[in-house]
Amino acid sequence: MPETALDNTGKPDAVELSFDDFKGIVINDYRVGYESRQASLLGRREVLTGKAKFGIFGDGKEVAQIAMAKMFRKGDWRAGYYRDQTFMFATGMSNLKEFFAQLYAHPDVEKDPASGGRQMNCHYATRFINPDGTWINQAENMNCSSDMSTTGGHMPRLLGLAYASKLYRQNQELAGFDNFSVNGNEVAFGTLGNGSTSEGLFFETFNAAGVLQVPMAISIWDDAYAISVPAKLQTTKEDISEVLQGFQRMPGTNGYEIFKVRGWDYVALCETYERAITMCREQHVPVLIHVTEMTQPQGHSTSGSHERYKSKERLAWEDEYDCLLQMRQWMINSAIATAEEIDELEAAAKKHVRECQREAWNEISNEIKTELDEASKLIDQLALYSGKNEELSAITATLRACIDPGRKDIMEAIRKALRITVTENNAERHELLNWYNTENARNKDRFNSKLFSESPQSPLNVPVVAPEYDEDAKLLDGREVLNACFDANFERDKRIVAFGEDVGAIGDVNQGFAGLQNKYGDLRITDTGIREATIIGQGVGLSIRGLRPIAEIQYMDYLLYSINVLSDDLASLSYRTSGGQKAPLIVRTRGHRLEGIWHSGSPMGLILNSMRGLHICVPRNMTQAAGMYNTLLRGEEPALVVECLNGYRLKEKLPANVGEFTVPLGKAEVLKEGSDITVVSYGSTLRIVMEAVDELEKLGINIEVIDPQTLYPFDTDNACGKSLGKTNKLLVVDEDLPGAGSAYILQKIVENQNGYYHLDSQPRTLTAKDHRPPYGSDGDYFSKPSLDDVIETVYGMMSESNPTKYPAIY
Ligand SMILES: Cc1ncc(C[n+]2csc(CCOP(=O)(O)OP(=O)(O)O)c2C)c(N)n1
Ligand SMILES: [Mg+2]
Repeated sequence: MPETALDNTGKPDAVELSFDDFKGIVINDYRVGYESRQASLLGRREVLTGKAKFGIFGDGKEVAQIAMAKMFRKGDWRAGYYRDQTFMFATGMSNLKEFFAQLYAHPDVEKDPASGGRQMNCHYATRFINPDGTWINQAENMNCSSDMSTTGGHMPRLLGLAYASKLYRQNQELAGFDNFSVNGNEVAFGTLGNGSTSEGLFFETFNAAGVLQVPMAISIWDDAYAISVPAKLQTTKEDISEVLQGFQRMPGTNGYEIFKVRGWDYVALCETYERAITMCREQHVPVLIHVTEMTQPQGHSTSGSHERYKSKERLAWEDEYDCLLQMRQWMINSAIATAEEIDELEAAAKKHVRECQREAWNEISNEIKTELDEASKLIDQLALYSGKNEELSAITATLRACIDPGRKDIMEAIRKALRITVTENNAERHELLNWYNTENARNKDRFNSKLFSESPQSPLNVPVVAPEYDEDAKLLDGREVLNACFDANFERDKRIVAFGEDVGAIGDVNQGFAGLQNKYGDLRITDTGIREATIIGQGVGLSIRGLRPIAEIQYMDYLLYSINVLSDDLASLSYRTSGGQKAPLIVRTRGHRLEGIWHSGSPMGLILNSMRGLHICVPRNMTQAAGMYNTLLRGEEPALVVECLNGYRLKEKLPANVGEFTVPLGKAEVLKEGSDITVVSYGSTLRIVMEAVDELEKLGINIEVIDPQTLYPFDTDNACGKSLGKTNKLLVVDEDLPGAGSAYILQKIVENQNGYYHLDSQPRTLTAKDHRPPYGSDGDYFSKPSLDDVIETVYGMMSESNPTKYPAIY
């Protein structure tokens, strides 16, 4: 256990404590808080003197976090924000050296386990993935899900972390998963600033947890400000716990237990947390602990000073009610320690923090110094034999003179040296180039890796199993094929759960889950409220805790209501923890054309541009969708599957191995071979393209049709590029806006697959119009690509290159 941590285990019951034991505990608590404060003060100085770029700290919040940490147990979870360093130190989930390593952006997960230097300071996470991609034992560890800078953004995930305990406690089939839970006894601790309670995500989460009755403990750190904006402009009645009183449970109702306590009152805080968390853990009732009268001794962050917007009176009050000062005074008044003893403790703490800071700084700066020396020597060496001697010497002189250099400075120097000697060919330049290439690979690993898990558990490693069909294979509605796939998977893997609006009792609005709630129970196939952001958050939290959720967003248009969680949290999780965490959530939705402005959306560009870090699957029919679910459920990375809204009642043959066959991700399929034009399409427009084939044949045009099947990854075998080698013409058809999903596909084929090399005419896209489609068939016809549009666009491209053979239609 790190030396800063509190010792929660084996703590004797309060009544059994001798006064000396009690004193020892209190003094240690104060030490943890005081060290944390020193870290804040020193951290700010490090930013202001230029060693770090930005600082945001937990000063003024120390005492409440010590009280909270006392109730945090192995198996528990935290989803919090940037003020929680004291809690992290007190639980031992982080320590002072890691605190400074992150401040200095040390890109090594040994030094900054939370993010490998990727996140701003005070953004916490524990690593729950082993280097081989497997899970650690979460029940035997204290767990912290990865912080984000977006205030309130973590609330939906908190709901999922808490909901997992409910499933582990109530679903007897999960009894064997003791790496993840012990009878659902784990509490999910959330923290949030008072200002961030104004976010919709907070209210959505708060209501959902009250409905679900999950062990979620939200602490509000209320310092009466959100940067410069005071409480009266943030919160009705300036008091969040007062406003939320309607959520208080009453005899015979569900709801919350709501507590309010002052942030400088050590004794009251300890008592409150003990009551609140015990109740939450034992009864699975959500609790709110509103901690008021907190302060910000150093203001909001290093970006500004709070003297600009706080009154003199407020600043004076904050000085007086500084929680550590109040605790110190209470310790003296209660004869727990003398002023001299505390002075001594404080001096030692200051020294200790300073040492930790120096060590962390030396570790990163020595690494960089070594690299800088190597690079400078190589450039000097090159200068000896180069016609650009003076310029090269100037480069190394500048590099060596850098104050607090970074890897950026080294790389800039080398790249410049290589540029100005581009016409020279000598051993020294080769050596410099080799060094550059080696370091570049290391920097790629430091700064560009782990968007996905890069582990054996990647769905890209799931073996390909072809679908098998009996001779008398049944011809079913597409939805029934999916239903059979889900049924087989629910039977196979007890960890799988599905939830969303209308998913439970009726088995979703298109009946993919029909009958499955009856068969597997409402803990596994579950209705939710209309709350897209927390449906996704619920999935994120569950998947972090070892379950295999399928979170359903009823229509693709409604993804917008959850896009912050999908983009900020889910998509970035692997990257922002340098592969320390994963959330293998499968998001199921349906879309493309149907009816009206909100049920015909195909915002693939939006998805592709906001969800790098998810696999994006766009199956053309329900059999392909089933194969993709089979793949994704056997891998452990997040994905979005967009089913075709107009495809559920089309007939498809039921594979005999409907729960086993897999569709590999990133593998395009040539649906029809042809020689004149390559047409690339997916989802619902693909069917239209296939319908166009015959009429185009009659017009003397033989098209090749390719379905990429997944947009991310995209056609990893270059099937599209290869096809262009044959046809020399490219048309991309989708029903997103112009310049959206189709532009992405065009870039992949023309640029990444070198498609431009084969083209003998302008590559084209056929898309929807710039607006959403009006309601009704005419609205669809005049807004989305139609059969006529596909035929005429292809014909037009042929006409352009051979007007004699293909005279203009109009
Ligand atoms: C979604 C989002 N909106 C705005 C911001 C900018 N921002 C960062 S901190 C902050 C104030 C937060 O205040 P509060 O929730 O009271 O927390 P405190 O910093 O006071 O502890 C704001 C507006 C952000 N990071 N994320
Ligand atoms: Mg605040």
